[in-house]
Amino acid sequence: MAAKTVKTYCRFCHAYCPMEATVEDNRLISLVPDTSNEVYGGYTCIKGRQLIEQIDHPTRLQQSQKKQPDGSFAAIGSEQALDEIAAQLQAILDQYGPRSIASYNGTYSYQNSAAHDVARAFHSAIGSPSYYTSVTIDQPAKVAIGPTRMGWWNGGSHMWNDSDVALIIGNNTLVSHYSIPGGIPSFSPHNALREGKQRGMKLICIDPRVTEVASRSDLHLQVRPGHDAAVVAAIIAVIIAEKLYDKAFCDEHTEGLQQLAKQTLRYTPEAVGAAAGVPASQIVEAARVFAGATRGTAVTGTGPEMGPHPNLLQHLVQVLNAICGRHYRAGERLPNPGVLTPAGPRAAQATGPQPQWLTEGVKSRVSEDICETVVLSPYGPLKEMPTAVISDEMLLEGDGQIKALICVGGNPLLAWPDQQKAHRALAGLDLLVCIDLRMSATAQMADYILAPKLCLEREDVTLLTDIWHDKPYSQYTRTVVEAEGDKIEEWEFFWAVAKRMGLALTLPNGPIDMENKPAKFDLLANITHGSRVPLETIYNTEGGAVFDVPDVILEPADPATQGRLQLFPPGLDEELAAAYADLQAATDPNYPMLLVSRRMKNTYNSTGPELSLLKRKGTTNPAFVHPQELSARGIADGEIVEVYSRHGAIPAVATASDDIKPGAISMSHCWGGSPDPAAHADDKVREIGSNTNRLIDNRERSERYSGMARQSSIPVAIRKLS
Ligand SMILES: Nc1nc2c(c(=O)[nH]1)N[C@H]1C(S)=C(S)[C@@H](COP(=O)(O)OP(=O)(O)OC[C@H]3O[C@@H](n4cnc5c(=O)[nH]c(N)nc54)[C@H](O)[C@@H]3O)O[C@H]1N2
Ligand SMILES: Nc1nc2c(c(=O)[nH]1)N[C@H]1C(S)=C(S)[C@@H](COP(=O)(O)OP(=O)(O)OC[C@H]3O[C@@H](n4cnc5c(=O)[nH]c(N)nc54)[C@H](O)[C@@H]3O)O[C@H]1N2
Ligand code: SF4
Ligand SMILES: [Mo]
Repeated sequence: MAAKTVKTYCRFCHAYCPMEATVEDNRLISLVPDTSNEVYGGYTCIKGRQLIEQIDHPTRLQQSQKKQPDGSFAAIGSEQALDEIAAQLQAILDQYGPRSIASYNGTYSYQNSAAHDVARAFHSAIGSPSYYTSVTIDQPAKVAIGPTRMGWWNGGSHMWNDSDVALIIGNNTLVSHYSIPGGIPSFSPHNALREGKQRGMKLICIDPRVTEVASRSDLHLQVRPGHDAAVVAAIIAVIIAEKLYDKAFCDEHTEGLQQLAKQTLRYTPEAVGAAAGVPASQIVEAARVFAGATRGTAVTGTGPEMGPHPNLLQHLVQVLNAICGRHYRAGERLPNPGVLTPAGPRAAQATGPQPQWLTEGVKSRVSEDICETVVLSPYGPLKEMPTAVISDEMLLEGDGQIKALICVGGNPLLAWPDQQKAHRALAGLDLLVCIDLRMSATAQMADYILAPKLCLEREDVTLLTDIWHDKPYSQYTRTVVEAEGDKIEEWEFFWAVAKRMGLALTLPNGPIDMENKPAKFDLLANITHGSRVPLETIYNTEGGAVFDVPDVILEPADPATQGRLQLFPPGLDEELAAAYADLQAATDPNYPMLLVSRRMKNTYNSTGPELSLLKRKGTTNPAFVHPQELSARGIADGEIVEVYSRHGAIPAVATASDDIKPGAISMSHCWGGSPDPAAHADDKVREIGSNTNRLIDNRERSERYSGMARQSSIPVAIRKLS
């Protein structure tokens, strides 16, 4: 058959870069950037260029696997595996009740545009609240707790493309391709940054590392990790003292400003600067530059959200945007009202706080302070149980204990905080099923591993990123190559198991055909029913495109329904006091350094290290440390050291790096192997890296409401290993 070139998009990460694939006899012979795409301008990264190799990689599971009594694995047909799994789930359901069946939907569940909705439908059908995702160990303060406590603005915050300032706190989009709107766009981020700077945009970055973003910023506060809430409180205090805030917006749409002003007063730039290791003048300048501009948003990434006081930090960042009035107003046109999200008018008004969401949901069995989180989405509030304490839920005996876990495109043994506990929890399950392309560290513990189709082997639409773009952009991709052998999609698993259990699955817009497996397009059409642009139009458009959606001009607030943004919700005084106390807290001399997280270009969490181009960039997650810290300890660059905390110890390859603040250690997560001594993972640190979650006690200083563990800013020490 003659070779054919088709347009598609990469789903190695969530940037969804458009690509052109050439296929001959169902084999992918080339994959190149789609240079005709007006939004991405031909951008792709090294990971996307590995998709061809990934399809045929020797470590890819070509068939589903079943664990044998002797611990080895044997191939099993997927229909047979689904029969056995459905029967076991039914037995567990009958014996222990719905809550005992949990799913954990990791990063690759997000890349399949139908996976979450069908998984949620399965949970509804069996009545199980035990729906877990990686979001609740990622940034729950931002997507759930923050807006719940303050309320939110229905017109959205200023986006990058029409801003003259951005304040970026612990978010390195040039590597991660991740930001919420307002930060550097995830799509072709280098171009977006260049374009913003040409426009005269001012960039302020707060990060303990001179990151790719920090080095291109106008002002970089190279902070000691862990004091971001205090830094933002000080910025707010300066803005209020110098009357740089938007008084009219505050009067009309917020409450609690007086209390906020009073309670942030003691956060002087001097006091905060001394603790955070930056000059007071930089904090004042950050405040003046941010508030002095006319438009632009403060955004956070994972670094500070995983550090101390994430709920407080996120609240203060929202406050900063609110008091500076960085929201679209009545009469303004929304840059992107959404393509796949439901159509409808939008008003320039606030929805007030929803404090009942913090306490009303299903309670964690582990702590009274923690309960189901409510994640805000364009489709309304979505409930999720907090992954930060899932291991505890699995280990705690009694009614509601999790007995079966379905792990979709996630790698809990490497990703969940407190690796030893995660190991015990996974080992204690009656049934562990993974849908994973390879024998990941978690899959090696599973009873069944289902072999999935990879992204170019399936249809998808850019649902996840629909409102992250600053234009109404979308892309539908057909299947580029048919998967060979016996492979399934993530949603098909839930559908097939439900069918065997005699369940009827329903999506928010209608039932799923349980007789005949639905076509992916039909499922997606159901999921996106009522979208601004019909799915069919996107399906029939070749490649990604900006769609001609009618302008959405924000309507004036309706006095009958508008709420106020609560700047000083209950409990904030205690949180402010705790963050203030931290400013004075002495460093523990036994653990004088702070370990922070980072992303690396050549991997996506635990995905990628086996691929040849990526492997060439490194096979370990080095402990990046300032050279002066290494020489003070007589450690040579490249030497293996031990990094240890109050909770655990791991080996790491010490790597001298001028860009890290002295006193901090920067290491990537999701590396290494099982903590089981029999796995000898520590002996292979140069080949597989090591797992920072072994240094973390997930219940020590865990955050209220979400249970979020401290996964960054961990007090540690390093020593030579000889
Ligand atoms: N200490 C610390 N811990 C952290 C973090 C941190 O910064 N520090 N970060 C946290 C964050 S933000 C996140 S999101 C989580 C990540 O948590 P997880 O999502 O649990 O971890 P990943 O490594 O992304 O898991 C992805 C899995 O999907 C598999 N996979 C790859 N491609 C496909 C595919 O196409 N289909 C399927 N079905 N599977 C595929 C991979 O082999 C891998 O096993 O980790 C969290 N943990
Ligand atoms: N290449 C690649 N891309 C990825 C991923 C990957 O593993 N590899 N992972 C994906 C996932 S799951 C996510 S959630 C996103 C995350 O996207 P980002 O949030 O942009 O993640 P990082 O690149 O780790 O950037 C976090 C930054 O926070 C800084 N930081 C750490 N601690 C602190 C602190 O206490 N204060 C301040 N101010 N900064 C701090 C770190 O130095 C780092 O520069 O990236 C996604 N994209
Ligand atoms: S940034 Fe890289 S990995 Fe992410 S979608 Fe684009 S090419 Fe793929
Ligand atoms: Mo994440």
